[in-house]
Amino acid sequence: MTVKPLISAHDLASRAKAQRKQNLELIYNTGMGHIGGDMSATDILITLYFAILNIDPRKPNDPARDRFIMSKGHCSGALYSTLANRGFFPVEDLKTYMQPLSKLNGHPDRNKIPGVETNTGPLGHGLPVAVGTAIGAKLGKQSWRTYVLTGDGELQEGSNWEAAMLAGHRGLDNLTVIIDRNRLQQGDWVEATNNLEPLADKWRAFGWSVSEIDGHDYDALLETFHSLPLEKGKPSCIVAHTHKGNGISFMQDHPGWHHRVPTEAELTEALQELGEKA
Ligand SMILES: Cc1ncc(C[n+]2csc(CCOP(=O)(O)OP(=O)(O)O)c2C)c(N)n1
Ligand SMILES: [Mg+2]
Repeated sequence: MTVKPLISAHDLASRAKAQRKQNLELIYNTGMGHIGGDMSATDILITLYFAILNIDPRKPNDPARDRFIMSKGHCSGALYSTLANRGFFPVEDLKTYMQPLSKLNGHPDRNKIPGVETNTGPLGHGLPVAVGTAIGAKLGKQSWRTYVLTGDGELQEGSNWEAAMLAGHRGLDNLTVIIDRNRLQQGDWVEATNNLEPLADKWRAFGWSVSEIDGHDYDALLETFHSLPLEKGKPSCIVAHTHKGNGISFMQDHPGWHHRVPTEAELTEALQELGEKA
């Protein structure tokens, strides 16, 4: 597949800065959301949607499109901002986030939002669905790829490992899992609740090829996505080392900011840190 980046690494970074601000205001205005995980996933989402995925917002159901599944569905604020900015629905609609009768529910719904491939929110279901779509593409001899973004705490769900085992067994080199490795779960460190390490070796043992990168480094993200599959005949796992609350000093790496909502003063401080201009 030929990938044609729409914008450079520098442009991706300034787009991400603007989107982080938009995402913060979204959560402040609605009084709900998962800001920490939104901020850790933003650079990965921006890179995929603006430089990597073979998608057309005007044809969200094009059979030839790449499939992206946001398995960490609680971070809907980051997904909706990305989809709106990429043109899947009007940016204006973001104002309805989690309001009564809005299509923009706390957890993404594929029947309501163009560009959402499957419903997520209950953790541990994105990868099993992604394995299914990747098998479907292989059976149909289709060249489109499947990408799935999981949380690291989410990997404590056993369903992921059953899916990982099947993907390895089937040699799904059209499938990529990106792990948002921010080391935090809901309210505590992942390692304190149920240790995942040695994480990369676990995936290798299940038959995957693994790359570990800085999930906030656009050059690393672009280079790794462009080199997929990491190994022919194997599914690819990208362990993206990230920071929950990335970009905002008082939120970063702080368990309390899993789903805290900023006060007006905190919002002002966060927006200032992100810079007046995009
Ligand atoms: C099956 C299931 N159990 C519990 C939850 C509640 N929950 C929402 S987010 C979360 C923590 C997820 O941590 P992680 O996957 O690391 O996400 P991130 O750090 O990226 O926000 C939990 C336990 C859920 N959504 N689904
Ligand atoms: Mg996490």
